[in-house]
Amino acid sequence: MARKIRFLHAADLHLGSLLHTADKLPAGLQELAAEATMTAFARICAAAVTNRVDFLLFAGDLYDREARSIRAARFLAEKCRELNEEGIPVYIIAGNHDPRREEGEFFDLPGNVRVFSADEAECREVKDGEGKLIARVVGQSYRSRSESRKMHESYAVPDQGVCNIALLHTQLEPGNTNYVPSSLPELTSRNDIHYWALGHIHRCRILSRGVPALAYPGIPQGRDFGETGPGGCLLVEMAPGEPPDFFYLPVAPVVWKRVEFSIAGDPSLQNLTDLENLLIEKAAELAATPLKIPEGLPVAAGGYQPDGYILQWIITGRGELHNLWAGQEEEAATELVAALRRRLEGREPFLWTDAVVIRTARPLPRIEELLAKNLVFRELAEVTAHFQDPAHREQLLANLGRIWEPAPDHENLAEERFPLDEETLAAIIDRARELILERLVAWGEKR
Ligand SMILES: [Mn+2]
Repeated sequence: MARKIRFLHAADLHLGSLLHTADKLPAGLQELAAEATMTAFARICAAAVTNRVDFLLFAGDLYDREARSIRAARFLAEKCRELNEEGIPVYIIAGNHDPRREEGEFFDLPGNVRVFSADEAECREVKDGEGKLIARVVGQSYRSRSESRKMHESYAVPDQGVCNIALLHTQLEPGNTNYVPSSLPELTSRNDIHYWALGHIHRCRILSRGVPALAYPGIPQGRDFGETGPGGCLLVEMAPGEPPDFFYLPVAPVVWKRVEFSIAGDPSLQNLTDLENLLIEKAAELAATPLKIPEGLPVAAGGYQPDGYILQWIITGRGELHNLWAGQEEEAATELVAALRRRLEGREPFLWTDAVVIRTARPLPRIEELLAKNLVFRELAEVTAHFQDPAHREQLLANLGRIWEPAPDHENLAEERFPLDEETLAAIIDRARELILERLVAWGEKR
């Protein structure tokens, strides 16, 4: 019986790419932000050593070619040399952001690093210190920014005596010809592969905990509010033919966080001073709360708490406060941003307010009464549920016009259109409902 192996599965480092904040960060945070992706990478390498892993996997987009950072390339080579001294092999496939370059790489990589070919699938044997076979890693790199080849179909292993691990950078959509068309049933039906180490989707998702297991580790360091959450990689322990044990290793120095705050139902909230004070309290609470780990996974040894948070505050709800700033929401938001930055300066972990978004509405004192009595109001209140119906949803999307891009491909955003994700759509419906309710009430009051 083969022994249990232990490895780290990471993906989508995007080494060298920058954090996309609304304004320039203060001087004290600029270096930390510029180094964030590299710090995350260094922490993964350090945790590989402290956890005595057998090997390290990077399932694509380790670099970000657009960033073209020579410094990041040198950093990678240096860290891999350190792992080489520890006897830890590193297996890398290239994804759509770092396809294999014909020009070659900036630096030599040490002998423990195996970058898979873009021409054909390769199967590499992993051996322990005594030269005993302990696992196999199979994989293939992207040749260009998009890949329509179903690479996994040519993945082959000689037997199932040791753990067979497959690296694949894919969107996991059968019809997606940009990022390797594939599907969950297609991959899980392979009984010769024990673990699918996926990359490309930036959120941690364990899609199968059985045999074969299948997982995305998510992005170790998010770069904008589309990449919220802790940021890290997976520590996996497994024996061939047995379901693996998963652990989450948080590494991101910077965590992006959206905080929603409702002004409804709080009579003590009289003006901007009151609101500011409540937001400061909420920020302190947030800083004292441990990171929420995805998928309810246990935390791996050697994990890191973030150095700080970049915050977006969303102020919602119906309340008197809305009447105070109605028509001046943008100015109120700007003032709140300035105040929160000033008052939260120097905290540890750092708490930097990137933006305040105000989505409040005026209070409707008679709303409960109206909802109870009036059929039109009741239907309006339920309008969100109405748009769950696919036919109504389709009509709504058509009515939204052409500036919105439903089901956006976040890798290739159309510059002249806005990406319309579920959250944005829900906010648009919400706002529309609020406006209709307000007008109806105003009209009723006039009569
Ligand atoms: Mn990708």
